[in-house]
Amino acid sequence: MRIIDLRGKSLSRAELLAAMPRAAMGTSEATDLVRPILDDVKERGAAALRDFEEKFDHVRPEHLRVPKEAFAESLETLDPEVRSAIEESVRRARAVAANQVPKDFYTDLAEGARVAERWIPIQRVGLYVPGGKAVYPSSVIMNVVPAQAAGVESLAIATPPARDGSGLPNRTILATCAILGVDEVYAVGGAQAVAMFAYGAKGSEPQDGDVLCDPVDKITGPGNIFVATAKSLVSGFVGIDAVAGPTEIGIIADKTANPSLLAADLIGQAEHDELAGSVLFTDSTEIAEKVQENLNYRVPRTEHAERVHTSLSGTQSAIVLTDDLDHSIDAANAYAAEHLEIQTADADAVVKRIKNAGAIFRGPYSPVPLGDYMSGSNHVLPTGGTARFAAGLGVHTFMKPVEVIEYDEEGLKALAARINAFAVSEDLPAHGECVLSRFVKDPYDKATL
Ligand code: HSO
Ligand code: ZN
Repeated sequence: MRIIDLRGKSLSRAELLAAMPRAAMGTSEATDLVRPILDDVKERGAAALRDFEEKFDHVRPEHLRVPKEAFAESLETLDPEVRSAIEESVRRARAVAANQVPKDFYTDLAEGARVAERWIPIQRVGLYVPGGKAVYPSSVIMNVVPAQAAGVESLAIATPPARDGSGLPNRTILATCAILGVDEVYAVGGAQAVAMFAYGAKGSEPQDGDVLCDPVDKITGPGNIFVATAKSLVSGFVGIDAVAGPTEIGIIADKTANPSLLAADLIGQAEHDELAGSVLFTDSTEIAEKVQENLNYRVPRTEHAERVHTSLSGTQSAIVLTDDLDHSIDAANAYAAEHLEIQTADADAVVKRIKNAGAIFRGPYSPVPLGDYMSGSNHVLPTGGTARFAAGLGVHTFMKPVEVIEYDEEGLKALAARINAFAVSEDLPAHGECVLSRFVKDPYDKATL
């Protein structure tokens, strides 16, 4: 891994941000390819979806909506150990999500003057689940569980058909849907799936019915560049979660950390993608050297050695050398990691000082893969430094707060003159007249005011 040596340098905020290791991202050419796909699905519905599935996923699914029997079959053939893992993951995620549901509240400002806040679930959500080399049933759990806890009425999943010619999606994904109680699943991938969710799709074959898929209000879930581009293009028309970039891990370690575990954890996220970022922040040159030694031992021995090697030697990965722990914390806050591990003597003190991270993993027994699969926390987290302003997926993602204004006669009367004055000052006198009309016969007759 390359070294970024920040020792003895006092950098401005802009310089510190620029010094952080990160890969450049580009999405521009994809837009030209994706736009016609969106238009065609909008126009021709299921007929276009079948054509695109044939073109991009090399299979023309007879049933674009996965038939009910396929869920039960997938569950029956699921490896019992994997089933137990999925079930435990669901149990823990549900326990956390139940606690996450925001509470309604109100504020009384005066007699007869109340503003209430109601959290209302989004009605219909579409969840995209990638296929190809990254099939993650764990991500199905991370999206579905908070949506269900939020009280989303209607939830659909789209995921490409597997490459086995069956026209059905990956069986572990279908089994996970069965465990979660989701049965509206479409064997549709890519930008066409995003279009189907955004615009809905009319049927083209008798088995589709008149309407294959109803439009959704919000689309969540990760995907490749075409899915990400399609999501950005339809956003505004429907809601989307963040457009996710490659995964990343930051670790703050002092001299007390275990270099072998640090190396394991840096490799862990590097395994996802050649573009994944692994960044170690440390003030100990000894730790930095030992981590490099451990990487030299571990990387060639791990299953996806080549991918890990590419990721760790890329510009998006580095060991950042700092003056002291405070300096490591400042640098990690500038980096704003999707996942941030704290491996220091007093981890709690460091946790308190983190301002930017998608999720914080405290101490040697809270490694990132615990959160990826089973801690109960969510693994859909802000990437690419967006943790400076964005949060990970949670129950809140699937709800919206709506204020309810509850004033009575007395409450409004006390403000009438001042609202009128404000309205007149903005040259919107009819606004003021709405209020005055409730208390005077003729708001245009200045004499009666
Ligand atoms: N670390 C990934 C999520 C994941 N890991 C799924 C394994 N499966 C992004 O947070
Ligand atoms: Zn992971």
